[in-house]
Amino acid sequence: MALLPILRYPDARLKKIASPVTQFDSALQRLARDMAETMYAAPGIGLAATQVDVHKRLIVIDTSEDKSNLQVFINPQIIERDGEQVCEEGCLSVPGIYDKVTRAEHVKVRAQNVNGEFFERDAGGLLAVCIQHEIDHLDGKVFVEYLSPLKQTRIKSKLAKQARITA
Ligand code: K1U
Ligand code: ZN
Repeated sequence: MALLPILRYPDARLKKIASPVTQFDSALQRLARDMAETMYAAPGIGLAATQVDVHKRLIVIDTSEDKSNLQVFINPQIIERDGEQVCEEGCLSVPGIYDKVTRAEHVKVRAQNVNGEFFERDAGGLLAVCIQHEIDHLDGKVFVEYLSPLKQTRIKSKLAKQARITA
């Protein structure tokens, strides 16, 4: 297993649109395992392949308290959504920044598992938020893009300052 480096906003590679997964092979299983290990180590509750510079439609999520419920979604698609919730979001690609985003309260997702089998899952609350946040990554979108242009500029300069300090 390996820990993968996570791209930092505003890296242009976070804007790439991920391609559908077509090969359900051992390399895909290894990628899913490495992404899970990277997410748990960060620590985080989700990770999209885009964030580790792999532009395939694969996300991992575990919103449990005790890291006991790893969920892998390949080629995820939201097929139903309803309601509205406002949640404070963070992002491993935007360290130290948290802000409120409005998203659907419930979603139904259709996806494939690592063997290519299709499944559907209903999600609400934090899991629904996390699924929407991670699918946004696959579509080249980072949560700060929901914030005002002024906030986005402030976040970019804060992260640039952090990068200069740690360089
Ligand atoms: O996509 C990511 O960068 C992961 C992100 C997922 C997420 C969090 C909150 C709302 C929406 C999506 C994170 O995991 S940020 C870190 C975080 O939320 C967390 C870290 C440790 C314990 C609990 C939560
Ligand atoms: Zn994120």
